Amino acid sequence: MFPTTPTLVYLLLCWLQLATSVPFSHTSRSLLDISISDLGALLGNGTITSYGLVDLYMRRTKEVNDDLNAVIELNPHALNTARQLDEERAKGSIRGPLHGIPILVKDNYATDDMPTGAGSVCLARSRPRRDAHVVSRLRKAGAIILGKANLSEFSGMRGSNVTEGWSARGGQTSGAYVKHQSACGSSSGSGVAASLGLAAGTLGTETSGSISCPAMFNNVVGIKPTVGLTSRDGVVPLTPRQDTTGPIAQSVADAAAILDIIAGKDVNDNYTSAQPWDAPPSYTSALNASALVGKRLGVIWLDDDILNITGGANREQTKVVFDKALLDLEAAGAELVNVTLGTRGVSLQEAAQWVRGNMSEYAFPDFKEGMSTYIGDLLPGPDGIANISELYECLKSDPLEQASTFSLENWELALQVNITAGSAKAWEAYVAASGISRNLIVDPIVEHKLDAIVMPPELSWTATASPGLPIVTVPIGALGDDAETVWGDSGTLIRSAPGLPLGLSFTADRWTEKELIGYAYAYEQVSRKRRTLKPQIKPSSDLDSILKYNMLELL
Ligand SMILES: *[C@@H]1O[C@H](CO)[C@@H](O)[C@H](O)[C@H]1NC(C)=O
Ligand SMILES: *[C@@H]1O[C@H](CO)[C@@H](O)[C@H](O)[C@H]1NC(C)=O
Ligand SMILES: *[C@@H]1O[C@H](CO)[C@@H](O)[C@H](O)[C@H]1NC(C)=O
Ligand SMILES: *[C@@H]1O[C@H](CO)[C@@H](O)[C@H](O)[C@H]1NC(C)=O
Ligand SMILES: *[C@@H]1O[C@H](CO)[C@@H](O)[C@H](O)[C@H]1NC(C)=O
Ligand SMILES: *[C@@H]1O[C@H](CO)[C@@H](O)[C@H](O)[C@H]1NC(C)=O
Ligand SMILES: *[C@@H]1O[C@H](CO)[C@@H](O)[C@H](O)[C@H]1NC(C)=O
Ligand SMILES: *[C@@H]1O[C@H](CO)[C@@H](O)[C@H](O)[C@H]1NC(C)=O
Ligand SMILES: *[C@@H]1O[C@H](CO)[C@@H](O)[C@H](O)[C@H]1NC(C)=O
Ligand SMILES: CC(=O)N[C@H]1CO[C@H](CO)[C@@H](O)[C@@H]1O
Repeated sequence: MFPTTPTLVYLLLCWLQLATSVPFSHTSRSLLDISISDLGALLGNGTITSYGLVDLYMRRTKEVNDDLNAVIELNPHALNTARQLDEERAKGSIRGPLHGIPILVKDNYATDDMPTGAGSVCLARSRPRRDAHVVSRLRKAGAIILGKANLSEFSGMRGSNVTEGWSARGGQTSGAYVKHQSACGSSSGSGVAASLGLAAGTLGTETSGSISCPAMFNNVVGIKPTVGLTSRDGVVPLTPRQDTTGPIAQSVADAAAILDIIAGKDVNDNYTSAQPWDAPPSYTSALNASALVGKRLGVIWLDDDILNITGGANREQTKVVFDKALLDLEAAGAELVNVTLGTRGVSLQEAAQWVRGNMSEYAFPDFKEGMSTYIGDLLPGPDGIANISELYECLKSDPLEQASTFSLENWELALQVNITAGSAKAWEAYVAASGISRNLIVDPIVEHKLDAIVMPPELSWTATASPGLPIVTVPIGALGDDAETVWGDSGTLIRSAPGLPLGLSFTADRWTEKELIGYAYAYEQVSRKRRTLKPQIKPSSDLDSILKYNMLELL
């Protein structure tokens, strides 16, 4: 329809304003750091359209994906959906803060309009019956599912020599800050895509580190929700005792805006019935720059790299950056207390070994049963996967799955287990692992009357995994020039090097996301580290291209 005269005058004025001055006086012009709420404002006053935004994110993805393999697949329906949401907006109907906002989801989230493979070409041959619950929540809230992000195949549940961020469906993901950089895993593509503005935000999943680690390696914010805060229905499972779905985004505010939509109960995931409320609190309402004032934070730093993320390298160089983050926490008003993990008299090495040992007792039967149930729920089809044995046979024999290069021993272990997920043995192992890990975090909180604990992300994900505790991870800067370059076991990806991003994790007991988000936000406002790191690979198409496009199209 041709615009009416007053609209034309208004548009002309806008165009003049755009052409002659700074169009967004207080808003970033770049998708590398614009917030979801500022995108909402630009959509709201017609400076951009969702259609233009989807098209732009797709162009950006195509510019960098050959190098980084962050995205497995772009949604062929996304432009149409954007047009519909633009029309809704034009009629004055706005569903909420995510109306018309493009979001990328990890390939283990079922989508009814795109294949879902958890990175596997075999699994992707079957279609899910419906969207994962949290994906349908996003769509209802007006978000556009832009596509599928790459990941470690089956979220790492494949074999010990499979490199992190590799999947048969998406290839090898890498990070953008250091050449040959690991993007960590398993939500590798979500981390890279969030960092480079290939979508306004992303969803990852975490079983043990899979949101927190890629958040750190890619200089972005990750929220690992308490297990049970967000539904896992329709998500390719690993173990329901630990799996959780959550956002990875450029800022705490963006991640909180996504969490607001996806958190809540779901009749198809009964872990969500453990939530201590009828409806979760508003997480965006926790974004208060004074949230750290007067709060007591426990600080955990280990001088040895017990988890050997970097083979013991660059501890001193990491500590310099970590200590600077502690100063910023104090500047934001926090009181810091040095604490140790609550190991109750055993060595941390031993505690970590017990957790790992017990975890493997229940994780394999959980995976076998969870995967069988997931497959049983898929739509039947001529090329579809009928059961877990058939999927395993396909993984072994399909050349695209590269079984001769990347082992399948986790699958083999899972298929050989003789105990059921519901057996007393699995339960005892879970009680042991979650008891030991919970003490690590909750003992010092109780003993020192803390509001939360901060620590390097690699420590947080192990300690919180089995008891299902939440983590919020934020960027704190990068390793300095004096750091050593350390390659991972495969010899193909760098795990530590000058310029590699580092992070800080906030954690506490279950259901404390609101508080943790407040603390992380207050820290972020003081430190503002994300913008100080420059990716070596980044797209060049940016918002200015869709401003012109919109104006030319309309005038
Ligand atoms: C549209 O919103 C943005 C962000 O709030 C603002 O910077 C810009 O000036 C607005 N443009 C118009 C034409 O109102
Ligand atoms: C929770 O749901 C699962 C699968 O839907 C079911 O097997 C299990 O019995 C349920 N547990 C409870 C306590 O309802
Ligand atoms: C922000 O936090 C401060 C300090 O805790 C508190 O006094 C203030 O009321 C909070 N502001 C809002 C809007 O909640
Ligand atoms: C970590 O790796 C380094 C180098 O390979 C090794 O010397 C050290 O013993 C390892 N530490 C632990 C706790 O495994
Ligand atoms: C906490 O430990 C660090 C060493 O890691 C030390 O430099 C600092 O002084 C300690 N702070 C307090 C308050 O004891
Ligand atoms: C499980 O944890 C217990 C301690 O609660 C420990 O004695 C046992 O060795 C652990 N099991 C494995 C397989 O590591
Ligand atoms: C799995 O499906 C295949 C193909 O339909 C069938 O031949 C096989 O018997 C099934 N195996 C099990 C364990 O159900
Ligand atoms: C991984 O393990 C498999 C099976 O043991 C082996 O064939 C393959 O060569 C290994 N790949 C790499 C990259 O080490
Ligand atoms: C399960 O039982 C079979 C047959 O008794 C045995 O061969 C296999 O090693 C057992 N698997 C495990 C993981 O114990
Ligand atoms: C959207 C996209 O670029 N997908 C690519 C992901 O990686 C695989 C393997 O490298 C390519 O085949 C896809 O085209």
